[in-house]
Amino acid sequence: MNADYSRREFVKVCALAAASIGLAPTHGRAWAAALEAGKKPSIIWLHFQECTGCTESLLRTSHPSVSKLILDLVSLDYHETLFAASGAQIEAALETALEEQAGKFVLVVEGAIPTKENGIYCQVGGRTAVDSLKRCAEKAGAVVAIGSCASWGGVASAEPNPTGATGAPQVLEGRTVVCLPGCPPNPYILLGTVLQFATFGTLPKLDDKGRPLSAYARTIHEDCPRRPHFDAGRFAGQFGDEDHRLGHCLYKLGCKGPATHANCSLASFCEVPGAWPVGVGHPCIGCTEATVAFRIPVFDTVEIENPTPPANYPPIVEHRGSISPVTTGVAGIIGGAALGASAVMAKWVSREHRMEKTWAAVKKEGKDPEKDQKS
Ligand code: FSX
Ligand code: SF4
Ligand code: F3S
Repeated sequence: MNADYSRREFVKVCALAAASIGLAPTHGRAWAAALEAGKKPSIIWLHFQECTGCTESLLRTSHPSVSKLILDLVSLDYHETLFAASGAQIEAALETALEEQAGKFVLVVEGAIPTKENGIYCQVGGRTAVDSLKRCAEKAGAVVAIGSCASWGGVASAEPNPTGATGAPQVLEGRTVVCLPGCPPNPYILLGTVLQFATFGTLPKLDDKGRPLSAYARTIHEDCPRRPHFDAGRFAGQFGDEDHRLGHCLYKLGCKGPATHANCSLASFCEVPGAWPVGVGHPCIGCTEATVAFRIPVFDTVEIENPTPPANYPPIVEHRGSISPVTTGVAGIIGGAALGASAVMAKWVSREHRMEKTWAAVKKEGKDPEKDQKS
């Protein structure tokens, strides 16, 4: 074991990586054992149009040894910004890795790929990003797009998109590309994906946009610690006002959490509790979402994806069809039991009513929802 960190720390990072893709911590322990036996997954990492924030977030852990540990967990066989070598030397390292690790390595793509004018706007080692991506993907065991740029074009694809920037899935049409959007995404999701592929030869369950379901199935809004303020109609109206200082909901300041799928509210950055946009008082800009980030102005409000209470609450309003005699009989039996629960139900109904009022106030400019609720 490396002197910079303990075995316990090593296993802990593996367990966190497993949790980030929805696996049990026992998988983390299995990975730790495999890694200790010397089975490090090979990674070839390509950089295109980006800010390198994705790589930076991988390195900027709060505990210096953790970043070292992450680099020790994988065999980084090609990475333009982290390699000391450059020019012909680094290109030779790429060729060697492509040959020796063919079919086994994970290709990590960071940055958007410009497609206009035959891709001339981004070239590395004399090859365009399009060529380089296609060539490396052909030999890769798995392809992962890290960050919004590589997942769907990101900031480089914002209007008027002069370079025709797009994501890896669009260039590699027909191939499975695991997408980890975010500007930047949480590095543990990458680590989990890579370790799962290296150990079991499988990929995490993905949604229709290629994102691991474990990290992207829910909206920020569903797990946000400010959510109780949203439900109660307590909103910051301006940066620095009383409500903002009290940590109230940022919806009116343009928070895109209700339309953004990511797990930032559950897995903060750099292992620092509260280190994520909403945690430090800034509205979520929807950096993971192709239809939100760099498309909808930062301070504009968005439609709420699920205006109903979270799924762990009982339904408040049931849709009713026409009543048949059988239904009436069953309803009679259920009715007795329901009477006992009527007090609880009344609370839910009143909560629903409050929420509707909050909504009406949010949508109607100039109205104070909190004041409205008290009326
Ligand atoms: Fe893009 Fe990665 Fe945003 Fe930056 O490089 S996802 S611009 S944080 O970092 O690709
Ligand atoms: Fe949190 Fe934003 Fe939802 Fe408010 S609108 S609860 S700040 S995610
Ligand atoms: Fe991005 Fe919003 Fe998370 S801006 S980092 S998805 S809170």
